Amino acid sequence: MSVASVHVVMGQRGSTQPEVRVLILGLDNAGKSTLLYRLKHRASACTVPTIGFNVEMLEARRNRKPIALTLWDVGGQGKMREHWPSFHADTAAVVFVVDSSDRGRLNEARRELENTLRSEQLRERPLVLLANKQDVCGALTVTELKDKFNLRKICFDRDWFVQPCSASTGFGVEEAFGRIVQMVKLPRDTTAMKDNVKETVQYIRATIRR
Ligand code: G3D
Ligand code: MG
Repeated sequence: MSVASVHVVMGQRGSTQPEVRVLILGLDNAGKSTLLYRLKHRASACTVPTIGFNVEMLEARRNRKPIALTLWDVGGQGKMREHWPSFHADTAAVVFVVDSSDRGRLNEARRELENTLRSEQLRERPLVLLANKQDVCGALTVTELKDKFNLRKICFDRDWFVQPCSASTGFGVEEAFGRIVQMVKLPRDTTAMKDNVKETVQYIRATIRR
């Protein structure tokens, strides 16, 4: 399997701002890459199915202090899902994107979310569930999604939040990002992650080629 694109924007070397890894997961076609580029460029973007993963670093402020987030957008197609666990280590928050208009794939999305939350490496990591494609007529509401995914039960041991949004129009996207920034668990060693990004990219590239 080849890696479609890797855009790693490194932070300022030597800076002391905390850096955290955020994992963006969800079925293929949920809108993960559209969301990533909306956040990065504050604009709509044309996407192609992600084979492999995309990585972007975004800077934000939390309690008035700078914080850098490395956002990993991992391909959601069946074959790629078996590699999701390779991305779990050092994750500070999980963003799970759902196509709220695709009722036919909700059970599949719920199963993948449940599998993901079972990971020991993601224990107690906060979950932000994005109810994407709210611009589509008939999309499930936040309340419907909470019930359908049984979130109160499956997230009993972690912080969680459901944000309605549309990665295409931008509705709810800034709110989603703000929520992620507030909820991420800051690592104890705030400098290690920065040096890890390139090595992790190389490791995962090698893993998914195997
Ligand atoms: P993925 O990375 O999760 O696989 P993409 O999904 O970001 O590639 O998006 C898949 C398709 O859904 C794209 O359409 C994209 O434009 C569309 N999409 C993403 N977010 C939204 C949204 O909020 N609303 C609507 N209506 N569409 C959205 P194409 O047609 O290019 O396949
Ligand atoms: Mg994609």
